[in-house]
Amino acid sequence: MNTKQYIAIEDKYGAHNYHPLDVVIDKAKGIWVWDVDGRKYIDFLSAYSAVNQGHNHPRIIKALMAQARRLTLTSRAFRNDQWPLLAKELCQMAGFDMVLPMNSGAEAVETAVKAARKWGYQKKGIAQDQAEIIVCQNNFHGRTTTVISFSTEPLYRRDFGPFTPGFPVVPFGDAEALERAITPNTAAFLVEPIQAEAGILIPAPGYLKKVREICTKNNVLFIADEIQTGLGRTGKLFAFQYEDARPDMIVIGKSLGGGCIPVSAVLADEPVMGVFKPGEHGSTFGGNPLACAVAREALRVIKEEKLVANAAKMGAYFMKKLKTLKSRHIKDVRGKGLLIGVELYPEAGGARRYCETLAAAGLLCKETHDNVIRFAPPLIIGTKDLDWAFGRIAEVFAKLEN
Ligand code: IF1
Repeated sequence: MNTKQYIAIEDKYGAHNYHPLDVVIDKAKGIWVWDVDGRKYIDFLSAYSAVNQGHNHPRIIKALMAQARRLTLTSRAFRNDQWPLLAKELCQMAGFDMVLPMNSGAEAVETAVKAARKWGYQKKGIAQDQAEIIVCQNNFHGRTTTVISFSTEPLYRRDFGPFTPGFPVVPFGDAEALERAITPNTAAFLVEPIQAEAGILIPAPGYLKKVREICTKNNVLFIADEIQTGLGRTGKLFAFQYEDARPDMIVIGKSLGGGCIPVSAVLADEPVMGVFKPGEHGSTFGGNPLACAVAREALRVIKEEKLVANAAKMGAYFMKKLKTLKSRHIKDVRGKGLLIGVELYPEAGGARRYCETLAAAGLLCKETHDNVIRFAPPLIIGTKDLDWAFGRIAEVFAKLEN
């Protein structure tokens, strides 16, 4: 079958909860993917940073296959030999006492919300059912009903009410607004160190440090959602490391699964993570041996292939090249590491048409909101392929200039 035939079947039987580019991928390797008609593309989205190690990484696939032949799922009613090892390796890598495993990012964010509320009642003494968790304008933390309850994006909320209460909203990047929003009922502040979906919004230097100080002063948990910014994407292992701002809890996911399998996690020190007692939280697949074995190898690849340093180096290299683009449609080029956004002026006609034209030129990327093109290739990329990609981008900007 060809592209059109696959799309017809998907349109007939698949729920229309996405508006994907009309590219039907059937093979991938490293930074490259191929469609059913044999066309080759460079992947500049990395499945929203879930493929930081590159597609079909040989070491990760090997770990997946070996574990799949041995043991895939026990549930946490019993123990298995992979979860304890991942727990230790994750805690040592991230510098936290303890970790709770889940599957999707949203599930991990829900877990962090539950941990913060329970800590608020049991350790901070907040009145029952009064706990508040402050979030930011234009946040993106997932699609579950409680998580979209604190989204400010109408599209993510429309007709999904009633919503979960207890989530005051403050502007992103405004530490003073955070301090003003804190009440005796505030249990935590949940923030993405860089707001990716909002358009690759980077806070002013010092923001995260001020957040840390304000949360410490007011006995409020600082929770960093590193699901998209973590595991090397921004040129640090975690984006919070750009400042002296160690959160009380971090949430990770996406590339923890090495582009193969859903696995997410919440990390915190014992005073916070210790609030969970047996039976109070869980998940059928959380901590399953297959996902843990893959995650262990995914982390080893990040470390041993020095993907964090490469993301920093290649990101700086690519940003420098992007800033040489002469186009009256470009309003801003911004990013950290290989999480980069090119913001267009409205008269450019929207980022989507740039993504569609780039796809026709062999580069797959995704607009975020209306006017920002997000460039986020796998962290294994080198200058040769960045040069090739830049050539395509320059061609498309020249073509769409008129
Ligand atoms: C979609 C983008 C959207 C995330 C952060 C939690 C989650 C995500 C910072 C939830 C997931 C994905 C979800 C996917 C598109 C993509 C995304 F930001 F990456 F671009 F939507 F905003 N925190 N982001 O980025 O993790 O439950 O998906 O594993 O929902 O359309 P998940």
